[in-house]
Amino acid sequence: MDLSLIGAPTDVGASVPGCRLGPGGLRIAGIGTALAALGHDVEDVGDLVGPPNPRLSPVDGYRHLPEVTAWNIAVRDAVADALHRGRLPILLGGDHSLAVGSISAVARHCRAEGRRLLVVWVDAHADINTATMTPSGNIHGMPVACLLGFGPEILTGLSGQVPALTPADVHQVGLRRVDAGEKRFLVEQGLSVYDMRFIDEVGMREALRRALADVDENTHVHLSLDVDFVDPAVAPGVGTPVVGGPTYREAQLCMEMIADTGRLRSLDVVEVNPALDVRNTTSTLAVDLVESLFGKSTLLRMTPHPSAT
Ligand code: 4U7
Ligand code: MN
Ligand code: MN
Ligand code: MN
Repeated sequence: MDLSLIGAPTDVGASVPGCRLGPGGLRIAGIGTALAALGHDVEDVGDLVGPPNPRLSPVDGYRHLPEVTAWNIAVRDAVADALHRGRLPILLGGDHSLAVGSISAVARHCRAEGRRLLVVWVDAHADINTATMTPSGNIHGMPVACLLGFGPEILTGLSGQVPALTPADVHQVGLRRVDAGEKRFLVEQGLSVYDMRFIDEVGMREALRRALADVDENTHVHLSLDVDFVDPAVAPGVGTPVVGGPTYREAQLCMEMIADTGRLRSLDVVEVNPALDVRNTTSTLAVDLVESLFGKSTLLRMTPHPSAT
């Protein structure tokens, strides 16, 4: 595959600073060379530029909306450019608010090509807050709501159509800290949620089998990987850690099953916070997970997926 690494060094969507260092941490952990070693063509477009983090209080329920918007426009345009050139964009975040720009570009691309989009949202959090529900004002807790059409017009419209996504397009995996308003909203909107309790009860394998059940040859799978999905014992370098997450192996199985569909066409790796990390553990883990997504396996594949390219 032809892969494009896109750095977005910002934490304007969070209140704990440090994930602006994420692209550097991921590059130092060897994301580019690891993917090239798996046989892919890897282009690194470098880091996007945008406004600094002004560290202000929320205004009308949103912290740093103008700055978040500027970064998201840059991300949307860079992701759209990579897709337009036939490449698979890998967004190196940065905080998770950037998924609005990234997925808006993907949604527009899929609309133009008549493809079905399936977003797999892997996270400890649901990220479906709105200005009235949010306990923090942090926009990295709102990208799913924005993509579903609930949020400031400037963000909900980034794909050229509101909403960018419908609830049936989103499957969330790994949730274990969902705010009171979000719980109601998830039910109201009818999202598919495979939370930690469900994973405990049926296992990661069955959860992913169900999440990916309707992927076909016309499906574009987008993975939005918030590294706080993984248990903080394994991934300590995150701003919003939540205990009780998947083990290293469970997270890796999740990636391997997504890889096995052969339909992964875009990826966000977000919320890596090297300032809170220990010896770049979390970036190194993220690179391991990305390797699994792009074909690393212990044994030779006896039965490659027929649609794998
Ligand atoms: B992340 C939170 F209140 N829900 O909205 C909020 F718990 O992208 C956390 O998933 C959001 O890391 C976490 O501030 C955003 C909080
Ligand atoms: Mn998130
Ligand atoms: Mn495509
Ligand atoms: Mn999260």
